[in-house]
Amino acid sequence: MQIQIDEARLIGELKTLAGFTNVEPSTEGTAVTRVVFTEDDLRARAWLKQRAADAGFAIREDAVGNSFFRWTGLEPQLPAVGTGSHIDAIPHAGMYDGTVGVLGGLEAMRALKESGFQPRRSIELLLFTSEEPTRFGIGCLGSRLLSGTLAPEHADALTDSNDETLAHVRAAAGFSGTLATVPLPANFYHAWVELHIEQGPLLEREGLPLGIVTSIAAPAGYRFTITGFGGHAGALLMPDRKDALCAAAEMILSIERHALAANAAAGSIDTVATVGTCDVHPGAVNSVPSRVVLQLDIRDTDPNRRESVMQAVRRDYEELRQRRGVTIIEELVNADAPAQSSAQIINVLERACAEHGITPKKMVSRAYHDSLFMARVAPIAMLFIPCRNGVSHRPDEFSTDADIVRGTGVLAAALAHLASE
Ligand code: HGY
Ligand code: MN
Ligand code: MN
Ligand code: MN
Repeated sequence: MQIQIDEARLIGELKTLAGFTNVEPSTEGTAVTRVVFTEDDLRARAWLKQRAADAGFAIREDAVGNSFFRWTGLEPQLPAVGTGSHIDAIPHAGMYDGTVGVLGGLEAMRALKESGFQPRRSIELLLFTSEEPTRFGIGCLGSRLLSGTLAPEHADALTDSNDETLAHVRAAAGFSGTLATVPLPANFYHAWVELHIEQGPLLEREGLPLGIVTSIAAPAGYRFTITGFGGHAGALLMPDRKDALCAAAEMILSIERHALAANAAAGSIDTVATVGTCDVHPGAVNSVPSRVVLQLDIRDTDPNRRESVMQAVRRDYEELRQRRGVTIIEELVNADAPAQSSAQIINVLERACAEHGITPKKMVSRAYHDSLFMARVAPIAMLFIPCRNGVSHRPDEFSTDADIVRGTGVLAAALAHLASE
C-alpha cells in the first residue's frame, strides 16, 4: 500500500517544532534544547495537540503528561495499534531525535485518513513524557510508568537539579492526579511501531534507506559520589590530600578499560560505557576537590556482560578507595533488560518495505527508546531512517527530507496493515 505523504506539511512541522527551544542558534546546525515540562516543552505540546485536534483525532493526557491522539477505528473495542515517540531533547541536541517518530506518526495517520482508508482497529499516536534522562536522571519516564516498570511513588519522588520533585513539577505543568492511573491495562495495544532516526552510521554507510530494529540494547545508569578531603590548593600539601577528582579520574578510566576489555574478550562491539557528567565540589580553581558526583551510562545487548563489567569496576574502585582514603557511594539509577522485537510486527514492516521497493536492514538499536518499555506490554518493532554521519544528540544531527518522507510512508503502510488485522 502506497500512501501519499504531504512532504511540505511534515517537513514544515518538523521545522516549527524545532523552533520551540531555548538555546542560541548554532553554527553547526539546528540546535535544540527542550527539557521536559519547561516552557518550551509545554508550548511544543500545546502546538502538537492543536495539530492533532485539527486532524480530528481524540486527545487524552495521563497523569504524567503522556499524550494520546486517537483515530477511532470501525471496531473501537478492539486493542488499538500504537505509534509515537518523544519531543523532549537533551541540551544542545538536534531536531530529529524523537520528533521524526511523533510527527511522522501524525502525518502517517493524517495521510491514511485523507486517502479514505478506514481502520478496523483504532490507531493511536503517543507523545511520551521525558524519554530523555536530562531533568530527572532516568530515561523513558513516561513509558516506564505506562508499562508498569517504575513504581509511581518512586517516580513522583524523583528530583531535578533544583531539588523539585516530579510530583511538584508535573502538577505545575498541569498534570495532576495519581500516577497509579498511568499503567496501561493488559492488551491495550494490538501492536506498537516507533519510527526513529538510527542515531548511528550503518544505514548511511551501507547506502540503505531503512532499518528494522530486531532488538534494543539493555541500558543501565549509576551515580557515584566520591568524597575525599579538600582544602587550600596552595597550603594543603600533596601527602595530606584525598583529592576526590583524582579518584574520579581513575574510576572513569577504569570504566573505559573494562568496557573495552569486555568487547575484546567477546570479539564484539556491543558493550558501551559513558561517564557523561562529572560534578566537582566546590569547583574552584584554587580548592582541592572534596566531592565529585559521576553519572555512568552503560549498555549492552547482553545484560550479564554489562553486569560483569560493573563487577570489574567495583573491584577496581574498592582498591582505589582504600589506597586514596576516599569514600565511594554507588547508587543504581536503572538496570534494564534488552527488548526483542516481535517476529509478526517485523514481518508487517518487511511487507510495508517491500510495497515501497525497499529491502530493509535488520539491526540492533544501541540507543534506547520508549519502545524498550512498550515491548513489556505489546508486540513491538521499530523503523530506522538514516542520519548523516550517524550523528545524534548534537546540533548537526540531520536526516534528509526524502528519508523522513520514505520512513513515514512505510510507517503508514504498516499501520494500515496492523489496523486491518
Ligand atoms: O540515550 C538514549 O539512548 C536516548 O536517545 N535517550
Ligand atoms: Mn535521545
Ligand atoms: Mn530518541
Ligand atoms: Mn531514545
